[in-house]
Amino acid sequence: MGNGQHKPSSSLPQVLMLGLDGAGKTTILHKLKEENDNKTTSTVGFNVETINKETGKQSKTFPFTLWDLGGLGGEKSIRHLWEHHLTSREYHGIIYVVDCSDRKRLFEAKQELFTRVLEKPQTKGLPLVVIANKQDLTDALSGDKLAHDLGLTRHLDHPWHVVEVSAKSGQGLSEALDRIYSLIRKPACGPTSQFYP
Ligand code: G3D
Ligand code: MG
Repeated sequence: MGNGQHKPSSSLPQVLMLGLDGAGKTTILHKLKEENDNKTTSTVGFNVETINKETGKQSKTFPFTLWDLGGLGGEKSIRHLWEHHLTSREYHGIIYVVDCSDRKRLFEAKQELFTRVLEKPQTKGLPLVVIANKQDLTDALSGDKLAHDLGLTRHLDHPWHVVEVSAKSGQGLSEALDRIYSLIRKPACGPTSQFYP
């Protein structure tokens, strides 16, 4: 996959961002790009950013590569490609974006998260951050309610965290990055991460 312009360094963790169409993935990527003043690289079908996040407490940079299947979106007809991408590249974390104002599609979001992502052998044990997006809208579901409704509060074989975000204003995005950073850096079990020693 790709046009050869982009060869991400394997020393950076690769984070794949998924979610239904309209969840806010591309908005998140654009917001992070504004805030980080990062170099954008395009590959066929992907929006890719190398995010250099300054972690406040330790003043350490937190570089990782964030992949949004941007050109493809999350439309139903192409969601089978999620599995293809999960197989074709090694990812170290998943960000799953949910539109918390769209209750009608919550069940669909849950189903796709489990059947196309979490139940696949390629994602076994991978850290998961769920972005409870569109918190600026008054009827948005809270992060706690989302965690419950998605079924994350049952035993889940993934370290996970839900973060309330408004991609529109950027609120919460920094926390979402902190969470994926922490989960990748310190896996709940197994050997210490190869990243950020
Ligand atoms: P996708 O990449 O996941 O398919 P987009 O989703 O990033 O294209 O966002 C879909 C729509 O949701 C866009 O509206 C975008 O502006 C809006 N959106 C994304 N995040 C937020 C948010 O936090 N709050 C609000 N209120 N809207 C958000 P349009 O109208 O451009 O289709
Ligand atoms: Mg998009």
